[in-house]
Amino acid sequence: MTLRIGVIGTGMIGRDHTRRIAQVLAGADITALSDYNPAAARAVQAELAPNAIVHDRGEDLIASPDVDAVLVCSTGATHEAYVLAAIAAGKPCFCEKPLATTADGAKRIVDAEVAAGRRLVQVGFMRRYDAGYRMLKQVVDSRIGAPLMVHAAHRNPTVPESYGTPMAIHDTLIHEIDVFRWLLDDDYVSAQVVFPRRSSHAHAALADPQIVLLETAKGVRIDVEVFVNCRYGYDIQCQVVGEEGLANLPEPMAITLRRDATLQSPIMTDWKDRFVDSYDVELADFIRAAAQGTASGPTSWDGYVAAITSDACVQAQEQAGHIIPITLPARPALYD
Ligand code: NAD
Ligand code: ISE
Repeated sequence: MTLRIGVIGTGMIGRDHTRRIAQVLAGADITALSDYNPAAARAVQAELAPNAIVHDRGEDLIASPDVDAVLVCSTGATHEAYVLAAIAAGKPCFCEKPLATTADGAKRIVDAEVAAGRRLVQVGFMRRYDAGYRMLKQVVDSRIGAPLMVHAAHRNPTVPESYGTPMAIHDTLIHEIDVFRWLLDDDYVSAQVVFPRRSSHAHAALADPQIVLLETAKGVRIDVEVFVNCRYGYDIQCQVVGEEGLANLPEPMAITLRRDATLQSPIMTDWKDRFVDSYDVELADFIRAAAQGTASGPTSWDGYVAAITSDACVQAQEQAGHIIPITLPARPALYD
């Protein structure tokens, strides 16, 4: 069976996911597209999915009999309504991060999925599918003893003017929030944010860089530098210190060049290239599960916990230096 997928939101990542389903992955076709800006959907249709129908409204795409499963790739604030509509239609749904922009919104999705009685939602936390993070997890689980500390950095070369201080949390840090829960098999109990000297390259509405300090239930201390005007490249760093040893996330594969008395190695500049294989693997997983009428991978519960943690981190930004407690409700059995 070929899974018929509809994509809502055909901006940067919606276009890229359409390309991988249409040209890279097996088992699925793009049969429908929709974007708030119809010209964006039609451009992607012309370039990548000539047989897809363009719907004016995402809700119509979800209801269409030509769509078995839905990809939600529109701006974050629009995710909740589309994911709820997909659950109501009983259609598997891949939702880009964040699952919802508030913890209350993510909770409504968890409640709807629990009421449906089966998993229908996969959240786009692609780092769990990254070969480097998977190798790191194997080593953390088996070679370094109990993890004690994590030192990490999330650096983007630059961000648009519309990117403000809270986005450093719910747009950027949210990847670390999710992947460290998975990596350490742990949950967070508190968050704190401190601000170093501000980069002169940061826009007026953005405090950049920031250092986020997270504490887990097992007592692991995590520091993440979020620096989104670092200029030099797109750079993701992670080091886990355990009681028997220390493990680093591998650098992406790259040629090292010895020339003119220097040793050089390129650094990527675009998140699309850095995680290109992870996006392929996460969507292959989505296609496989959706063809069975369900979902696997990162759950709505993971999206909800990430939203609760993000809210605490934004509060920690607003009360710089203060430690904000993080309390999680009980996890429904659907996510055991
Ligand atoms: P973008 O601005 O390039 O594209 C967003 C698209 O959504 C635009 O074409 C816009 O017209 C459309 N849109 C806005 N409101 C809509 C609505 N109500 N209905 C339908 N379409 C609507 O943004 P992007 O970079 O592609 O990001 C989209 C989502 O993907 C965001 O949630 C973002 O956080 C996420 N994202 C994830 C990753 C990742 O690494 N997993 C990377 C980038 C973006
Ligand atoms: C973007 O939305 C992403 O998800 C990227 O992975 C991240 O590095 C970037 O900071 C976000 O803006």
